Amino acid sequence: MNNPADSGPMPTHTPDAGVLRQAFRQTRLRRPPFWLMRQAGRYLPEYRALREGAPNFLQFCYTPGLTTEAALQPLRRFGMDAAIVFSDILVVPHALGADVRFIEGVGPRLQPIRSTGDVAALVTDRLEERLEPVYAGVEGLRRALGPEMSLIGFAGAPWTLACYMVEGQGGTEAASARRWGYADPEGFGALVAILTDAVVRHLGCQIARGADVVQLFDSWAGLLSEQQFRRWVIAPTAAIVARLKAEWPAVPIIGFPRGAGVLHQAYVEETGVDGVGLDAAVPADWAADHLQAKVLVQGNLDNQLLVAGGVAMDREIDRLLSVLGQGRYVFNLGHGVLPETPPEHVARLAERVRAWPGAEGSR
Ligand code: 1CP
Repeated sequence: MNNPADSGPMPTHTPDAGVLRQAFRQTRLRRPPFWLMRQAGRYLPEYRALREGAPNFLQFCYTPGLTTEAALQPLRRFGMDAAIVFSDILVVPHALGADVRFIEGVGPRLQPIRSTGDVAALVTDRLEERLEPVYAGVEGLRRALGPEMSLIGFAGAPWTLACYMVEGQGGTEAASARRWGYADPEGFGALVAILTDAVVRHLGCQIARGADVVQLFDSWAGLLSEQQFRRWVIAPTAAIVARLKAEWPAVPIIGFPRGAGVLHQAYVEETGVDGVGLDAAVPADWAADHLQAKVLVQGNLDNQLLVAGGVAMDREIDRLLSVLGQGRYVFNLGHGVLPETPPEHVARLAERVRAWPGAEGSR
């Protein structure tokens, strides 16, 4: 690999400490930092082995020794510039008393919440106590990483959490949640308000225990019409950002409104996020022209291209780095690493991003 001489010694697997936070302040670093959504997980054989250490996925998430180790695994192999807390967005509904199960090979299943009575039955005052094992894991991870390396805390955004709670699962059109939002905005809004408060507290605890950047995953934001996007995505996100900024002004917040299309613009202008995650459908040139002057952008290599690998992947990595690398940028995927991803492809991606901009004239 080609490290420019002026960058000093940087062995392949030593990430630049603190580089993720720097990316929010500086327009241009020697190369953009990188991490990958779902960088820990089933595509890694060492994760699959570690996963045997707990009887089910939620138990795994509540065992600090296991989550700390799972979060470190991808960094050891590939030297990402940040670790992400190993947990799941559905620990928040679980801590609120929702019945959440992870079925092996199928995914999460919840007892659907469909009425004001169901919302009233949620338990809001025991969140911190119930999620203490998650925060103990964050603390252990911070200790293992040292003070400089970035540690990303995260939460599902209220709309996306509400989708899972109302539908009972992901991957749907969220018909019931959308209908409830239109037919009874007060009732549905009460659920969103509870989730907004829970997300602020959950992110605050992760920050207090060692996270120095946070990301809000709004994985189902793209299902909403414009007006509903403003009401159930932008408004709660703006409230979360305002409350976190009041207490933790120095902690950058990345929003990921997956599928938002042109509404990314309103999202960055009206929520106050410091960075925006882009899904693979957002054109990089459009993001450079319409978003990057206002916020840091993160993304957006197609996760299927990471499965495919090869020269096509190399070319797209270079294209993203040259289009978005001119401004504030964090290299990432457009969505999470898929379980069928060959780890060698991740190694190839890591090497290519780290070597950027490489030898003069070779690209
Ligand atoms: O047994 C297992 O290993 C289960 C697989 C798994 C893993 C590894 C699930 C179930 N969750 C996770 C970890 C996880 N989930 C992380 C930490 C790992 C990392 O990033 O390195 C994070 C950030 C999440 C976030 C998450 N969970 C999101 C938001 C991002 C996205 O993908 O849009 C969502 C929607 C979930 C729900 C969820 N949890 C698990 C699955 C398979 C799903 C999605 C499937 C569905 O909606 O049906």
